[in-house]
Amino acid sequence: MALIRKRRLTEQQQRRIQKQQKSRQEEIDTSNDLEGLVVQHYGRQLEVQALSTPDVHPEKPAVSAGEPEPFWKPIELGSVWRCHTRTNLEALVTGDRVKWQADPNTGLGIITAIHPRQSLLTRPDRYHKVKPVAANVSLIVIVFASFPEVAPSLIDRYLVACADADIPALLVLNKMDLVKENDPILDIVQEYKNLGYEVMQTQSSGDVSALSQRLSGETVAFVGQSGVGKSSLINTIVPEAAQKTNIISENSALGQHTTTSTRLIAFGENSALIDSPGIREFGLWHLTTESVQNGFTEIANLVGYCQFRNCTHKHEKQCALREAASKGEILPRRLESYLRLIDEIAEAQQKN
Ligand SMILES: Nc1nc2c(ncn2[C@@H]2O[C@H](COP(=O)(O)OP(=O)(O)OP(=O)(O)O)[C@@H](O)[C@H]2O)c(=O)[nH]1
Ligand SMILES: [Mg+2]
Ligand SMILES: [Zn+2]
Repeated sequence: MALIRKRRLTEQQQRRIQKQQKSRQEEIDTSNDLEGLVVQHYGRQLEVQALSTPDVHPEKPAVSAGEPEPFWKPIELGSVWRCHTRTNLEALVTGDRVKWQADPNTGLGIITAIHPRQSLLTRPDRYHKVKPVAANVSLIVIVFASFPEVAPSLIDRYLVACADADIPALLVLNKMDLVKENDPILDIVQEYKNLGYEVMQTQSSGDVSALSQRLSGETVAFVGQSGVGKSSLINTIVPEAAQKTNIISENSALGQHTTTSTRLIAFGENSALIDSPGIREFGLWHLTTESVQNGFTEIANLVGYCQFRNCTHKHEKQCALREAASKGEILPRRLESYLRLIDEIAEAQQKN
């Protein structure tokens, strides 16, 4: 997932939304409202999973003998309904908690209200617009593998995105069956552990119970390059999920973006996994230098110790960052990633 960002609503905004919802609810009969969870969104069409059922279930119409059975979808806990939203409701995304009403005669529902969000992940699309991806995510799992080969700078970008969204990150090295003894990817794993990040190692077809346990109770977004095995891992953790997976063609080690829409899969009592398409391109235009620093704390700690206040950390003498890198106190490749991100932001800001 590209640069994800959590939008915090100001109290005033929240009050305004609540007020709007209240006045809207006064116009419509809310006595049949159910609780629901948006499990998938495509434009204004959504799929909602029932988290509650009516106190009094609607009655199935009686049919006289010989007449055909009319369509009837019972409102069952966990059942999934295609829904529309009331037009004046803001755009909803996967992970949103909603109030909704079901029509068993058509099998369709209508969303009447949205609960306040704990977090909202967004990413810039290629037209530099911010697109919402998922709501209420509490943990981001960054999946990587030795095939397709991982670019550590890509992991750094994901970590910046997580820090910016203020959501904890868990790194998962998948396809352990492809990892040889002394594989260089294990050094990368160790580097991130040394930086204080939580890392786990998995194989999609193997025992993933440690990962399942870690994810229990969380609403988890899986991110990472196409083909690293996000959908495969989800299928092993929740076999009923049946997420589509793809054989990576030999020609295109980058994979095919098999997963094309963001989908939420309920898991256990109180957990959910969100499979989001792999994203290869990253827009950074909406980030600030500060948010990049939040993803590079070991480097941010040194900023300010250079001889020149406006040090570019590229050629100046007595640059605290370069000195630390040459002494091995910070990783030269992390410094490189950091400087590249800072440059990208500066460039994007010049263009705007
Ligand atoms: N050897 C090995 N192959 C794996 C493992 N996990 C997944 N794969 C294979 O990697 C390929 C891609 O897996 P997917 O689960 O589709 O990858 P994805 O991350 O969901 O990809 P996108 O949906 O395109 O973002 C498939 O051929 C999987 O069978 C693993 O642990 N080991
Ligand atoms: Mg997938
Ligand atoms: Zn410097």
